[in-house]
Amino acid sequence: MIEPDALAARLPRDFTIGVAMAATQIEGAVTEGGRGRSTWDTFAAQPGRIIDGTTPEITDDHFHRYREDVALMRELGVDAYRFSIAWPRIQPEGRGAANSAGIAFYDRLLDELLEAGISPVATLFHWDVPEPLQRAGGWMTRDTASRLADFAALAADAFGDRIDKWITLNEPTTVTLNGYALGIHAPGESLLFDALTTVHNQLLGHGLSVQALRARGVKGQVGVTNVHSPVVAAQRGFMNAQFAKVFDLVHNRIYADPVLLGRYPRFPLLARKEFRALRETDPADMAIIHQPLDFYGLNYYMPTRIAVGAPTEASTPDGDAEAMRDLPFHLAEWPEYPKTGFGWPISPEYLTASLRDYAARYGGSLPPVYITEGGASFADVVDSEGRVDDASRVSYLADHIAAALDASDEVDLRGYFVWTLLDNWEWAAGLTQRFGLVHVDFDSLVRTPKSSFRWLQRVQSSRKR
Ligand code: IFM
Repeated sequence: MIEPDALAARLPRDFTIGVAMAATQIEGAVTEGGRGRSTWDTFAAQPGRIIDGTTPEITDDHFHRYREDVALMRELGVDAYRFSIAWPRIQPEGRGAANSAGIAFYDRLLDELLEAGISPVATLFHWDVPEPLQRAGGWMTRDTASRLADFAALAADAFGDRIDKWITLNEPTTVTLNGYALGIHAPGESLLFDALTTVHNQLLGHGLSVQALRARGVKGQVGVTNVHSPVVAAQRGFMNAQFAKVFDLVHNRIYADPVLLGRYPRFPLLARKEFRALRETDPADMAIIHQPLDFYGLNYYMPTRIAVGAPTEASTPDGDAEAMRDLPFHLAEWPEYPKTGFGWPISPEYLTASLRDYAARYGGSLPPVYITEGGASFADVVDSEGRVDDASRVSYLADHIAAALDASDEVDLRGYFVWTLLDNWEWAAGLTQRFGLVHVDFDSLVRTPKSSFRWLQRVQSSRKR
């Protein structure tokens, strides 16, 4: 195990250590202050969609307890807090003027953060499409990109003087794959490759939002976040390599290449038909998508191993997806690695490899990088003395932060945000996966810092600044 002071000694003086959370997963109060419904409220209300039947209605009740939560961040000693601004709180109908009660909530949160000396990092789109926009087609519709840019402009006007970093989109990959291709996240569509239309529309939303933020003169830096999963073929052979390549394109390249290089990658002959939605886009859109960025956000959780053949089980890292059965390849196991509570392989070396891969592929086109999420779920319990000993999370975080630093000879790495501060509502997994540095009792909503919280606190207090 890496001791806190040993890790602290490796952190550059201005390296950002932060925590990340997202509105739907923590805020609750879904009908308060004029908040509109989001696609996730609707999805969670459908029987069988969420593993434990829970909804975003209460989660951590952060909307009312944000002061207590910022106090925890202050005690932890983090440099920054990455949160998301709930789109349906600001625009209940997904269009039109800003809802003043929604703005007021984030004003209060920002005041609290600045008072605590914590740098605010805001994500605009962390999956909560306002329900009226979802009914009009959501990300299958080009108009949603313009609607996101309008939301960005409202947020810029309201908070542009206080937010240090803006992230336009969080994990467009997950929205496309889980939400539109496999049907395991909202809005629950199982379109397989036809879902790729949502890639272009999200990227357009990113580009238009960057333009909107800059046109409004925000003081903060502007970037985007995707989740990167390095992809390897399970076995040798042409078809294994081809399917691994297709998955790498679908998961990683079709987002990063347009944003960083201004073009979609070359699509293999084998899957040219499947990628048609991206081959036939208007070249003028690429100029909008390819905006200069101040930083690039990379979320890293695990690598992916691809094998030829339809899956015998329809399981994905985020749940079972029947639509997977129609594919000619499947996600193979990683028996050699320990697993998180979600069953995800724990392999920090692939984080180093991902960063080196970014350096090699994007070279001078890659701006400074932040790991905008990294963390693990485990079945944490409060013991009879009121303690939560999550030694596995301590090792996970220590090893992954160290692994990220290992690549800093090749990548201008500026920070690492732990996912996440509080145990929270993990989308289709409901309240069953605990990722927090702080345990939350979902009945009483009592927060109990785990041993990982104390460990990170020691890392931060041992740093030379
Ligand atoms: O909880 C999510 C988060 O919303 C996006 N990135 C992955 C996390 C863990 O699944």
